[in-house]
Amino acid sequence: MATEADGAGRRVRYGDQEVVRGRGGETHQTAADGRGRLTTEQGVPVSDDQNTLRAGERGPSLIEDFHFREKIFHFDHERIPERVVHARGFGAHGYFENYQPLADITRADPFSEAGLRTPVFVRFSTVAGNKGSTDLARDVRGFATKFYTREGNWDLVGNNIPVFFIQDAIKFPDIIHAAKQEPDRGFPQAQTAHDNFWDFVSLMPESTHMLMWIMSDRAIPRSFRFMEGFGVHTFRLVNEAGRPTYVKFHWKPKQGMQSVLWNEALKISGADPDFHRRDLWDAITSGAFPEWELCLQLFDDDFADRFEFDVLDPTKIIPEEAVPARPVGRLVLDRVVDNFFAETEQVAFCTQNVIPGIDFTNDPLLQGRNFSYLDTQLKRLGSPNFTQLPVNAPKCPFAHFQQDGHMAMTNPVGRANYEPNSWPGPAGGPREDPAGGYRSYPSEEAGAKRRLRPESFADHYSQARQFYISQTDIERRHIAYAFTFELSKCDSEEIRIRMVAGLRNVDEDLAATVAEGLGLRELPDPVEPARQPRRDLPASPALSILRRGPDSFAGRKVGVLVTNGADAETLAALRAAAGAEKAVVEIIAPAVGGADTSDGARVRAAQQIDGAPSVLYDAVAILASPGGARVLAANPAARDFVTDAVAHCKFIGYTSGAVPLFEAAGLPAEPAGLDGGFMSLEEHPPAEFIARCRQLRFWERQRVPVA
Ligand code: HDE
Repeated sequence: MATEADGAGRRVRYGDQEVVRGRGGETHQTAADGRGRLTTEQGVPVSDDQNTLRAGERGPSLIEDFHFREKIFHFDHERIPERVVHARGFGAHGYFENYQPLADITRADPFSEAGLRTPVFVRFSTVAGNKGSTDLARDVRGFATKFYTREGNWDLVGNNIPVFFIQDAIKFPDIIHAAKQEPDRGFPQAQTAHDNFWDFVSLMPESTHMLMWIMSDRAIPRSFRFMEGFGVHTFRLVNEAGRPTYVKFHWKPKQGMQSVLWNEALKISGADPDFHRRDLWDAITSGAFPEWELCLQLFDDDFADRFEFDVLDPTKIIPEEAVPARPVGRLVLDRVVDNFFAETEQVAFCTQNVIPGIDFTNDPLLQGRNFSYLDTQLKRLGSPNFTQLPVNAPKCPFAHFQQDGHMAMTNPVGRANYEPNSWPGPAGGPREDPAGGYRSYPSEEAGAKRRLRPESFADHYSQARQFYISQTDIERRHIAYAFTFELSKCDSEEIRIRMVAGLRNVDEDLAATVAEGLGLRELPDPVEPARQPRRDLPASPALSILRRGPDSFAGRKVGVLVTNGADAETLAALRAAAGAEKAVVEIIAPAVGGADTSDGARVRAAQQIDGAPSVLYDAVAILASPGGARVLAANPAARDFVTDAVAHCKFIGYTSGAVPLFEAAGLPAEPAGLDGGFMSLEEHPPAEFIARCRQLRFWERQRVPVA
């Protein structure tokens, strides 16, 4: 029983909370308040969690304080090594629902029945940044899916870009070392805009195609919900009769694709480094479950022989115009994790986790990955028993004779831990299944043992060009701008020049624009290509984001800046229109407590203006009274709210009271002088504004030639 002398004190109120105040003024919350009892890890009840055990009130702490020792010991060991790549990520649970049986193509369980739902766990990630880096880095995004099938776990460990930097796994440590922070100084992190990266890739022409993708808007997605995913390698599907079909896996977001602008990405990184994980969390917890369609590009040896490039080369795509991507099912993410560490951090994807009906090909990158992923999990999770963690364990029955090791939790019972054995019945343990067990596709393999890159991998530029010419003018401009930005961050002029020399093999206009952006006096001679690039590959519209706009504002967010006196009816109509479109409205006000609208009601704000720049929204509206707008006009954050929304081509709805703020932001004093991206919510019903937002951006602003 605690006594006053032991530090227990009197009850006091802190706002809505009643607590016990100890002798030194420290806060105690006790089990007597109807809460469960705090215990040690051994289950021993704890009397005081605020004070260590000391010899004398002001004396030294005692080693016998087992509660403190246990608590601090555990804390000191909370961290595990972060992933060497893809350290920063965010995961969620869901299911894959199959449309129709694909028995003619594969015996893989998830594709076996119409409507079959297979549970999944998906982890999205950036690649280069450390665990605490920002979500909006220009980078590839990981898109890794664990299917808990009835025949074991299948991991499809993909990216949001369908090609990779290198053709052979032996170069992976080099590309990653070059991309991550430089080893002497330890920076810059989470970006490729530095010498080491561009030094390496400018000497590796095979990276060129991937460079086009990462310099494009694909590398700055608006959120995980609005990006595609790809298995990258050619895999094999095998049916019951053993017939193989080559396959490339594609995830297509039902929300449509969308990216941010680079200037926007930089600002989001400051305003909300967790922008992508928050977006996914908010969408799922509000019931707006994101969905992707799984599409398969299926082809046979005849096509592989005919195709211009080697289907084993992971720096090449197969255009969808050549082999259509056939939708076979949908992925729905409908449950956030209970615990970030237990699930998102401890999930262990392994490319070699395949199930009957799915097999590898000889893509040398895939073969190297099959070694790496298992190896890395041991380092990261510290025990071969990582498969016993709930997020990694199969959800189907499993039985084997592996045993012991650190943290063995799922332990076999009985006597047999080997086979063959002669113990009868269940005591003898499991047996192999020649008919139903996994069998590798028996491809014929032969050849001299050599380190030799196939000549069929030697074309490094043709598809880079195909990607470039498939983009809209705006997207091409973004690519040129990204190359210019990143190379401008390189100190070495030789590296910049070398890179431009490589780009001349992709597109002369692109090379010239980048050279001009870098202030190069003259264009360098093109790099001598290993194989002459083809200039005749047709554009593939499927490669452009803007050509495939969603034409819907569903799942997007309007930031509505309100002040005292804002028109209540307009706000209500805007909310209704956004709701009907399945878009989200977030209220921003000068104070987070909210504002009093024209009808005298208080509207609560989710954000205060200084913490809610317009970069966090897909469109904005400003519902201000003239007095309110004048107050905002004096606030730099409010002025930036407007100028950024304009610079980022956002649609802007407004009521006439907002004009003083527009003026302070350097916009025309007369509404008539505002461009077509603005819409008066007094002259047009808010529903019309929301309909306009379906175009996502008022690109006309970027068409204005830059002097
Ligand atoms: Fe990975 N990669 N990778 N990778 N990768 C890892 O495994 C590796 C590659 C990808 O959310 C590591 O568990 C090699 C391509 C994703 O947990 C490691 C090579 C693609 C994730 C590893 C590649 C990927 C990883 C680090 C070249 C797209 C995150 C931590 C041969 C198809 C999974 C880990 C998650 C993670 C090795 C190339 C996707 C070290 C050796 C190509 C999405 O094993």
